[in-house]
Amino acid sequence: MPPSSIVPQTQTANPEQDGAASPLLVRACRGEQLARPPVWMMRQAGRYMPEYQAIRARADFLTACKTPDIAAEISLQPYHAFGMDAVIMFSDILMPPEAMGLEVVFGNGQAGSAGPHFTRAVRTEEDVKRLVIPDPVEKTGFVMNLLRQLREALKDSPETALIGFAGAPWTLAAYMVEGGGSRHFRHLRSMMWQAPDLLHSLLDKTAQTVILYLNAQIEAGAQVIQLFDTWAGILSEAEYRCFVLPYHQQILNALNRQHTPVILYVNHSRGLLPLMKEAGPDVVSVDAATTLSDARRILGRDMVLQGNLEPTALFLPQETLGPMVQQMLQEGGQTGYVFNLGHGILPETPVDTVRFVVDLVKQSARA
Ligand code: 1CP
Repeated sequence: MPPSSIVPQTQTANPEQDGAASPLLVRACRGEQLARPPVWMMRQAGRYMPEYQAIRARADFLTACKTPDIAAEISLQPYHAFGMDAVIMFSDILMPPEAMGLEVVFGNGQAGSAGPHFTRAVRTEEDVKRLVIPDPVEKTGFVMNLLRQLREALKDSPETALIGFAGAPWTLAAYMVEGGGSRHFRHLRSMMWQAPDLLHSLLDKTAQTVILYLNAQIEAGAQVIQLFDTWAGILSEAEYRCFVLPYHQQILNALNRQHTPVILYVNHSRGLLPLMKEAGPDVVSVDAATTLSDARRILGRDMVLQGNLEPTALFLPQETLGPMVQQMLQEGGQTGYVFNLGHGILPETPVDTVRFVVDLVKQSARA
């Protein structure tokens, strides 16, 4: 294949018309007829890239997130290296909880270091009361500055979408109540069973924070929003309906979505797909445990899908991986589909395989 397939494509039909043509990802999210699906990968900026490691050798994670010049450079790395159709801002879902008043600590990123955690967990009524609903510009202005800087950097690439994001209340509450990452979510489940009203007040405060935060991102130039509810998949349908769905609805109803589609992601979402649809997102992001055909059957032809290559498949040799990608392209189709992983890319992923997959998706364009 010509190396041009990894050069970011900047051509657009009529950039002058109503400002600029909509990015491919935005058009896919709206279900418009396309020659091929757009491609990007969750956690596409990160440790598997030597360029990222080079920056992280001189800046810790929080400094990188809070310094727009550094965060912009990292955000653009996968776009420059692989020609992704979208740039997702480099940040983390734990920024809003920090702005709500918690102290967050990120390890140094080396193997064996503790993952992100809070110096104090949120467990009592007092803890929840102490949290504030922050003004997103005042407390997380670095995120808005980053988005503005990225739009400026992408102004000659109107086909490329800029993605903003937030963690959803359940997943943020999981980190806040547990005090960090968790396998069993013992404290969170215990609060759900023993003090549901307290958990609801935490979820509601978090939802209000997320709404202000995402609307500020849209105003600062985010063209697509992804709402990550990674840990909502640990719940039963009844629990999800009580502790997750109302907050998705609250957020989706309050966002300025006229020009900005919203993608909803839940990990382990298999039995929960209809409830994800019920929240009313523009796109449902599917994990690797459900085939795209099954997801289409469950959600209907009209729902735009994103996903869902298993991240560990990126460690396969190309002759095994290629047919898997082709199968996904066939099931996803050219229209109403966004090519992505089923979850975030893993730190040891070979960069050549990422390039191989992106090229395959781009080559699938109908002549
Ligand atoms: O996608 C991108 O390239 C943008 C950057 C991004 C996003 C969207 C990062 C950078 N984090 C996230 C979201 C995020 N963060 C999620 C939701 C998506 C998912 O499920 O993958 C979650 C659950 C987190 C929490 C988090 N932050 C973890 C997981 C901890 C755990 O075990 O529960 C970790 C390791 C982080 C730190 C982090 N965030 C991002 C990066 C590149 C890193 C690693 C930092 C480093 O080591 O350099």
